[in-house]
Amino acid sequence: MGDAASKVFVAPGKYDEFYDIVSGGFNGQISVVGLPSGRVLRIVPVFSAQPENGYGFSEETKPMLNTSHGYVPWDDLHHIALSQTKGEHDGRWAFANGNNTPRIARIDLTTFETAEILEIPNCGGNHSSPFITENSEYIVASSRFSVPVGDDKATDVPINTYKENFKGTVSFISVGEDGNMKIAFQLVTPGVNFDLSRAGKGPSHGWFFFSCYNTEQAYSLLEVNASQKDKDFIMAVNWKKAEQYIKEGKGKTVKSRYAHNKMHHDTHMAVSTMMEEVLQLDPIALKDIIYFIPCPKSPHGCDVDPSGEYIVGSGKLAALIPVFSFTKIMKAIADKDFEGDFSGIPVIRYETALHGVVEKPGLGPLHTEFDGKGNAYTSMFVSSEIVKWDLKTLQVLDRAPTYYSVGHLSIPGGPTAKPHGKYLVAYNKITKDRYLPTGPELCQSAQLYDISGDKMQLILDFPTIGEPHYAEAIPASMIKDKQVKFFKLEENKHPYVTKGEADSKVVREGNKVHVYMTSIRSHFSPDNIEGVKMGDEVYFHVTNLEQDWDVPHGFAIKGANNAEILIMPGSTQTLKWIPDHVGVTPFYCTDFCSALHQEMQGYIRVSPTNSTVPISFSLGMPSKK
Ligand code: K7E
Ligand code: CUA
Repeated sequence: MGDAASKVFVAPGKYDEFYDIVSGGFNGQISVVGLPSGRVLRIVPVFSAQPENGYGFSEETKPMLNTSHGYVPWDDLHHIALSQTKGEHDGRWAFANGNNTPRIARIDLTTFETAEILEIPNCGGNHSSPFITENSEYIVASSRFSVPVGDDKATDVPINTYKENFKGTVSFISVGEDGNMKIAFQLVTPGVNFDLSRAGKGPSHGWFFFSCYNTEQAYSLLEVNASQKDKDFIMAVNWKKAEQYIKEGKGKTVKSRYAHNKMHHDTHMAVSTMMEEVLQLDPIALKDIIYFIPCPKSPHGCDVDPSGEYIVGSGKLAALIPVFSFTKIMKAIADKDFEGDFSGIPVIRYETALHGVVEKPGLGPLHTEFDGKGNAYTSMFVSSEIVKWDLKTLQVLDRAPTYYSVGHLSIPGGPTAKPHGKYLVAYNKITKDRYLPTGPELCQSAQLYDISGDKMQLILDFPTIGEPHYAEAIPASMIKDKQVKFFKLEENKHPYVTKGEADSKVVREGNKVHVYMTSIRSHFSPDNIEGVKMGDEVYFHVTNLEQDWDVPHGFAIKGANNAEILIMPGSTQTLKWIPDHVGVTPFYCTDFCSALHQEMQGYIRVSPTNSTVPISFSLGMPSKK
């Protein structure tokens, strides 16, 4: 173990080698963890409101969580996709999915802030998402739950008409040069459950592969009824062909309401726009877009190796791991070597598409990652182990136990054409006896393995924040020097910005009171405010005047039933406060910003509704009224 300790020891003052961007599952956040130390560097709120910094609570960030259902401050975040150029990490953005209220988020890797959230319409639950193509042309969002789609008449149908009326959708979201996300087109598929997916790469660039389960099309007691068939499917999608059909005008514009939320960096404000339509393609009518490949049994993971030739299906209930060959799939399509069709979609013969199988790999295969040296690593949920196997010979090379019930695996760069290798992290579902117990809920955990040698070596256990699903790690050197240190005050275009103390003021507009406030070590301006009355809504627009790295100021006021806000240097954030009683209420800075941080405070006086106390504000005694 001494050997293991030295491998994960990052000496005080030294940096980790990788940033690991880890999904938080049902906490709706992302955590940023250093590898190999396992140290948590940051929690990035994505789909969940976060009191720590006011995300989802401040007036500027509330629109980020807007949806066609209104404000939804929580989601279930499963997968991370880092942006790529030519099949390799480029360090620009991380994408993440919201599984419950279907959404995709883009996180800017220079600020580690959520920059954009796009809702996905006509989707029952966005699990197979957000997987990315090799030049970040598209990320996908596909439905876990098929549902009836369309207008009220098309969707108000009996549940037992699943087969006729329920549809899956696969959305291709284009990513602009500036990161802007847009639903380019949506494929409407037969009703099944899509689980995971991966884009093709190299020779298979232009294709996307999805695992499908519940091809039984069950709509009740799925644990039994969706486990009837020996084989479900991998769905191969020719997205270049779909692009061509769109160009030829074969798409159909369909009314669909969904929110598109963007954080604007000049104003430091998010704007939510309600979108009204989406372009759909019917792959049954149009042909040549999608094909099914039989895959045993209830596949979960669907992973493409770094060369782009091999597609690995991990059937949760299968006793082997099938490895499909892209070359053979293309040949089968060219030869029309189909065994039939499923709801109008051609089904390629299993044997024709198969490169081979990994025999007796273990029980409950879920996910596969690659080290770029010709090896694959598959997680075995039921037998709690990682199995390393050779992509060419399909022979099992090594096994390592996990503690316990491993879900996703992550090798830095594992889903790219050039994995960085070196480490593998197992994200486990159950920890039982591994950590000090904490009541009924025990911690979730990750385990770090050194994979640089022939044998995997477990070198570290570390707890995670929330339930981890997928994670993607990137060399620290690719992003650490690109970090934004502060926002330039002169570029701040927030409508309520205050660029200097002299401009700070309090303005009444009807029953709305706008406080143009500044913060700098170690005071607010103004710090005494009078003339506010019961029935007023007070907006504290706080501009942090600091132009220095690592000097946020906080703002909190007693009784605020939202949160505090944490204002980054050079930016403006707004806390809305509705006074609920007459009297004098203190406010203060929540971030220990200087030796005189405890002095960074102020008072606001609230008078009765009928009071004649005029608005006044001041900094420094006596009051300047
Ligand atoms: Cu956790 Cu990727 Cu949602 Cu498998 S899925 S574990
Ligand atoms: Cu500002 Cu503490």
